[in-house]
Amino acid sequence: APIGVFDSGVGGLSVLHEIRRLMPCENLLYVADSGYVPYGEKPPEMIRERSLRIAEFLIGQGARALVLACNTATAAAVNELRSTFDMPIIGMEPAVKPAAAATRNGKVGVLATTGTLQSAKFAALLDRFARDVQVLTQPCPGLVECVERGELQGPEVRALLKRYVDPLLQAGCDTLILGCTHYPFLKPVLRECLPAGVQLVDTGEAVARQLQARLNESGRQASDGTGNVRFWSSGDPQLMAAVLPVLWGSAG
Ligand code: DGN
Repeated sequence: APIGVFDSGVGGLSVLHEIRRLMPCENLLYVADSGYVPYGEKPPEMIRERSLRIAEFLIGQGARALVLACNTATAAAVNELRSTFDMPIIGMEPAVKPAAAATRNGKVGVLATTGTLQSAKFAALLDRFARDVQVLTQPCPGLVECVERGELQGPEVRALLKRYVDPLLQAGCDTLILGCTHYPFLKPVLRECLPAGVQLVDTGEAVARQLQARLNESGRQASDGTGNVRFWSSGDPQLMAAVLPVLWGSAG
């Protein structure tokens, strides 16, 4: 049986890459909720409703585990999904703990959506892991939309990244957390905007490892996988078809 993965759009493909790398034989199902992207500024109730519907769809397609490859959806909906469905359900969260361990000067910046940064889950995460470091947060409207269009470089992307990152750098952050699954696709341009020595931390690889561990401990390891991947989008299928080769095909 496959693993179901979803995001508000195509950003979760950055997580799908990590899952594929770690577990190449698993069959994977991916839903991009691109008809409703971005989730970043939407009410949590709506995100919960979308997440429940997509989870039901993926389970209907045979999924034996779910990955919410979206920080915003995890903050809004992971508790409800876990109390509704009896299977391993893995969510994303900004990598505050690894960043707190990695910073040398105690100043960490978090790039994420407004929804993630305003969530109770994020507040709890800071409370738990960031007591000894200073954390500055930066919502980044517009970046998700660029990635959704398959626009990973160019003047607009660079200008947006600079606008969001410069205040964090001016405040002295030496470690930046990519707290949205769309952002790893922008890493090449982002690195060009950063002085040497500033570290980037994201969560995709840790989530893939956590998924593997949960499958092992629940006795749900793959037995029948052939490494096949199927994609669905609630948005414009032509746009998905145009963007998939950029975000998945080339590196996948
Ligand atoms: N990719 C999502 C995340 O990780 O938060 C949300 C992007 C969005 O829809 N704004």
